[in-house]
Amino acid sequence: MSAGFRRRLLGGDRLIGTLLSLPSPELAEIAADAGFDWLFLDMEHGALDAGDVLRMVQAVREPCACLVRIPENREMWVKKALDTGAAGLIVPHINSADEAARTVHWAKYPPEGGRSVGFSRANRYGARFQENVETANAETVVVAQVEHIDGVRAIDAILGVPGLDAVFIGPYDLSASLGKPGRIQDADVREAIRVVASACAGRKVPVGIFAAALPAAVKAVEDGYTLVCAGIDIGLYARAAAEMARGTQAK
Ligand code: 3PY
Ligand code: MG
Repeated sequence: MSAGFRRRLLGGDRLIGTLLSLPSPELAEIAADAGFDWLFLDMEHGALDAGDVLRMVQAVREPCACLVRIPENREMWVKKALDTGAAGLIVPHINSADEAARTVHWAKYPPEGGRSVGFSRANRYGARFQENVETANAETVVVAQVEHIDGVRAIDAILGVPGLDAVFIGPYDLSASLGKPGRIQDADVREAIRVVASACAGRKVPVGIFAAALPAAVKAVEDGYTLVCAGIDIGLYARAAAEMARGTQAK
C-alpha cells in the first residue's frame, strides 16, 4: 500500500505512470527507479497473473505506487489485486454507475463496502491486520476506465458514484466502440474523449488517459490530465531495440 498516493491523486497532483504488460519484478523496479510516480500493472491485456502482480508490487518502493488493471470487473479480481498491497485498481470497461458502484463495494471493507477480509501481503501477512482493515478504505484508489461510447453517455452517472476516485480514458477501446479501431485521432473519438474529460473537470474528478508514446504523453500533460500513463514496456523496448539494431548495423 502506498499511503500518500490517494491523497496526491485527489489533491490534483500530476501523476505520471507507465504500463507494464510483462511479468517482471525487475522491469517494475527499473520503471520505479526511472522516476515514474506510478505503475499500471496490466492483468487485462498483459501476461500478468496474481502471483506476478504480487512480486512486481514487492519490487516497487515508495513513493512509486502500483495500480493494477484487473482483467474484468469481478469481486475475485478486486480482492486478489488489493491483497497484493497495491495502491489501487484500474477497472476496465465501466459503462454504467451500477458497474462502478459494484467495484467500489468490493474494494472497500465494511461498513463502507463488502471487501472480503483475508490474511495477505496487504496486511503484512497478518502482522498488521487490524491496522490494514482500519486504514485501507481511506488509502485504496479506485479508478474506472471509461472506454466505450456507452460509458461516455453514462459519464455523469458514473461520476456520481461515491468512492470512485478517478476516471481513466482508454482511447483505443473507445475508438473500437465507435467502429474505428485504432483511429484515436478521429474526430468522433476526440469528441468522446473531450466529453469525458470535461465532465470530470466539471465535477473536479481526476481524469487520466493512456498515451502510447512521448508526444501523446506530453500533449496529455499539456491538456491538463493528472493521471497520465506514458508508454508501455513492450513499445518502449521495441523502439529502443530497433533503434539500437539499426544504429549499429548501419556502421
Ligand atoms: C485503451 O486505450 O483501450 C486502454 O485500455 C489503454 O489503457
Ligand atoms: Mg482498453
